[in-house]
Amino acid sequence: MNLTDVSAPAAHPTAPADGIAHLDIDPFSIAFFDDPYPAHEAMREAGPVIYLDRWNVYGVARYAEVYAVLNDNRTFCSSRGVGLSDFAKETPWRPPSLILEADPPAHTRTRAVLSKVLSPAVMKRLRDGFMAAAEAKVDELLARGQFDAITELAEAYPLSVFPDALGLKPEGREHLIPYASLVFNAFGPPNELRQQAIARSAPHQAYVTEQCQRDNLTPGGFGACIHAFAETGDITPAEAPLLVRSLLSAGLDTTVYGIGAAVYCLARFPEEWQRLRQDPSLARNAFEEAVRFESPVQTFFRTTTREVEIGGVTIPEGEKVLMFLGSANRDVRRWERPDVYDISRKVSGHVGFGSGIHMCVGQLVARLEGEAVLTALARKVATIEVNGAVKRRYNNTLRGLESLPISITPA
Ligand code: OVV
Repeated sequence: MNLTDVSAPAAHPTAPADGIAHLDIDPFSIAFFDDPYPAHEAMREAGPVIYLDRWNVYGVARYAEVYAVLNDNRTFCSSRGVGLSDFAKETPWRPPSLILEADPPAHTRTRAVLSKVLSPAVMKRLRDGFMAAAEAKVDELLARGQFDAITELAEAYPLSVFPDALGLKPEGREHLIPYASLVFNAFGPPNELRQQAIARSAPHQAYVTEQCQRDNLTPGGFGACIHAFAETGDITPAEAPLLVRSLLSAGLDTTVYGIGAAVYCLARFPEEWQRLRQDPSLARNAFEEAVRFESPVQTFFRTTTREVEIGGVTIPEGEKVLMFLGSANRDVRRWERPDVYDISRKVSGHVGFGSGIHMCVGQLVARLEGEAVLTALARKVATIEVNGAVKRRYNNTLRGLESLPISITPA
């Protein structure tokens, strides 16, 4: 039975005769990206589990159910893909990730390797260089006074530290952001964003595949470190390049969006900016709160491995479930004043990095970069203001800006 009333307003749930609200919201449309918050609230209010008729998927938009799905990987699996496409029914657009698109026990082995490659001990070795690069970047921008905080800070800073930390040669790095943009668009439905990205993907894919080879990774970097685990037998030599590919897919653009989110927050909440200036040791939490507030990674899917009851709703086996991480991170059932950016908030438990066995394996690198940029800004900058037109960048998974014109003055 089709319960959708097509004449209803976009965010209005129809009467749920089967116990589940059918909504005609398209969470991968430009209108949704422009302002997702009313639709997030409508989805949370419609029930613990909803059904999105536009793409024939179940959805969870409340914190409790997003958390529950993330933490039940046996019922809500990743090996059938974490985008809309079901790998049991469709051929993936690229060979599946050995960590993101895998379940235990295969996932456990690859995850252990990347956890070691991106461990606290490795962060300690990187910390001084990452901090110095952020200070140099902020000095350079202060001398300019006006700049685009997306291209000239949120992109430029990660590009100045991450590719070197990974061990990439200098040539071809211009493919990195387009490749990541492609990967995150490809999790979405077969809309214009996804189809266009895949149609233009060949040169970016060729670059990434080549750089994943052991001989193209400089000694001491994350990439060489992954290949070294193929010698100890933790992974096979054939698996190493695909794990390097995971870092090239998820390690750069995500931090671009995270840093962009943090600068955008600080420019919009001047009292929070003043608090950060007074106490730069709040930088790490200010970055974490920006990840909650903007949720640069907005969504991921899971696929049910069995019939399951969640929130009093039964979902059959083999169904896609869309998790709205950004909505969970602003659910009033979980957060006080969720729409306020508060740099001293107790932010632990947010799902901006996910939760459970797949929670971001690179989160320490992301936090180090975020802390470095916000610390340098807090120490060196007096005022930070938006001084031009803010332009949004559209992606099926990532939420962030195309352009954020900023003016800063020295402390
Ligand atoms: C978390 C994430 C995003 C995109 C790609 C991958 C992981 C990967 O493992 O390739």
